[in-house]
Amino acid sequence: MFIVHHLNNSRSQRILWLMEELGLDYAIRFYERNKDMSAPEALRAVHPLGKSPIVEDLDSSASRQVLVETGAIVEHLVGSADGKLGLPATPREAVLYRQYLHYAEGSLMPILFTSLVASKILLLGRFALKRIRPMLETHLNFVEQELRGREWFAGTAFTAADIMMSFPLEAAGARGFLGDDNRATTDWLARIHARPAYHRALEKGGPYAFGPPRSSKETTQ
Ligand SMILES: N[C@@H](CCC(=O)N[C@@H](CS)C(=O)NCC(=O)O)C(=O)O
Repeated sequence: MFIVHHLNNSRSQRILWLMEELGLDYAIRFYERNKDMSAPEALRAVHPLGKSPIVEDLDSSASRQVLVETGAIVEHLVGSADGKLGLPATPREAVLYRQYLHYAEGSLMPILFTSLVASKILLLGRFALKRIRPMLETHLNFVEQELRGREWFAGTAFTAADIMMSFPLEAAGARGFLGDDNRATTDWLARIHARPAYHRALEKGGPYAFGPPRSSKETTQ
């Protein structure tokens, strides 16, 4: 049994989605962002970093264990589900799986976050964006080329690496960084958005600004 400490409109949506894909037993504790988008103080009571996602594993061998950092949480959950959606069997696909598991938070999110922060700073921010936007474009072009060659990030099968890549690419789409030149990326987004487990996670997680448009029935539940 797991507890997911879930912040609205955040990376923790990926964890809810993975829980649904893996069919793990979990409960959600909900947290609302402050007006400045920071996490509420209550999350610090769960873990000193006070960021989301935080997962509590109530069945861990070390009795109750508190986990942070999305990639590490994803690996832990995949392990708890006997490797489902985890490391592919072929060596080439295994390399890609590991690469994207780390790339999402290690390279793509930092440049997206930096661009978001710079866009909010007058003058100096505009100067910084001249350097940052081409870097971001390099990443999004790289991702696009990768997805032109195969259906999923690690190869022919959907894996947890696709779940890791969802948040940065959904955020890039929501901020208008994906256009006609990113067709393979937007097609991949449509494929992940078509998965039933993705929708179950959306229904359970509440408002999520980066997903596909939702019907009024879904958003009022
Ligand atoms: N690399 C960390 C980042 C965690 C993180 O920054 N989470 C954001 C949510 S998207 C957060 O809690 N933001 C609120 C804050 O920084 O106060 C992870 O993937 O778990």
